[in-house]
Amino acid sequence: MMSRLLRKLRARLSKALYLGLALGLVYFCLPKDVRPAVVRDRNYAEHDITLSLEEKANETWVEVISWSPRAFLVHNLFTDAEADHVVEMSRDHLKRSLTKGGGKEDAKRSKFRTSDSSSLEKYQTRVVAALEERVAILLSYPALHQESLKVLRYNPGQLYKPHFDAFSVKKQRPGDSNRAATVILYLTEVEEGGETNFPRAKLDIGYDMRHRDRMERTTSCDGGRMWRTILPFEIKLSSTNTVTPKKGSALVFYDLDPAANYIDDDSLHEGCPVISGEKWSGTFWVRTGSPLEALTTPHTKRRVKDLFGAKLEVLRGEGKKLRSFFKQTRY
Ligand SMILES: O=C(O)CCC(=O)C(=O)O
Repeated sequence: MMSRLLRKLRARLSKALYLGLALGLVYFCLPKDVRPAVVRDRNYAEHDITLSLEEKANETWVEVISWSPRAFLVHNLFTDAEADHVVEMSRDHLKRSLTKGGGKEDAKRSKFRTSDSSSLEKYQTRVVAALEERVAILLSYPALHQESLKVLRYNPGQLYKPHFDAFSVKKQRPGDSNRAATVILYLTEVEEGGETNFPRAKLDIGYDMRHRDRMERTTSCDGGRMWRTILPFEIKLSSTNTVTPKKGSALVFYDLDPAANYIDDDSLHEGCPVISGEKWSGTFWVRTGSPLEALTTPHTKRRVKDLFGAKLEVLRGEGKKLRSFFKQTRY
């Protein structure tokens, strides 16, 4: 009696096993784009399979570059016409880029950052205002927290060596704010070179460290796309240490840890040398505080104009003209 029951059970189990194997086989024989979407682990990159690359050509969508640092590429955030407008607004005002020397306030020319750059006024034109507001919505930081847009042009050989954008949190004084995030708008494509590289990026999926030992990484400007295998599936991560500029897309990354207590060591980044062609990009540095807070202390008050490049009434959002300007602006 007992042995008959066991035999039946075994027969059923092997049927289920064969069925499972057959379904698995059918699943893997289907072309990738018609397979049902499966969200494995916490791999947000898997969501990519909901739209094909052609379908995504004009959509705004987010590619996870890395979770350490928190870095994301927002595809199609702005149009070619908006990119060209920003380039044309800046072309005649370029000066050699500066960098802060050895922690001193005095900015100086250096071999460290060899691009030319120009700064646009906050809300300078309707397009600039729309970009500021779009970035504000994207990061959930009010536009007032952004330093004014810095536009950079790199010619062949020009670069920005590895650096951090945030400052030491310990050295912050009352009224001072730090750079919480950086948003790089790619205003042109580059013939060759000019990638943005994160030498220390870890290809973590969220904070899931289980697969850390299986991670591959590249550490130099010539690194390519990364692949990672989590048995039994091979999945393509959108992660890469080296981001290739694509006109209309924006690279967003966070310079501080999520609680804004310290600089994220992995946010180290560089602008790789342009090899051929020209690279134009625009940087928004997004601050933990707004300039209105900085106005309350004398030592930060004098820097407000430098950082935010705007008149006080603009910063305060005052004035009839400004209100009607915003009413007509589409974000
Ligand atoms: O141009 C790039 O790709 C990097 C720019 C950059 O490092 C910065 O603006 O902080």
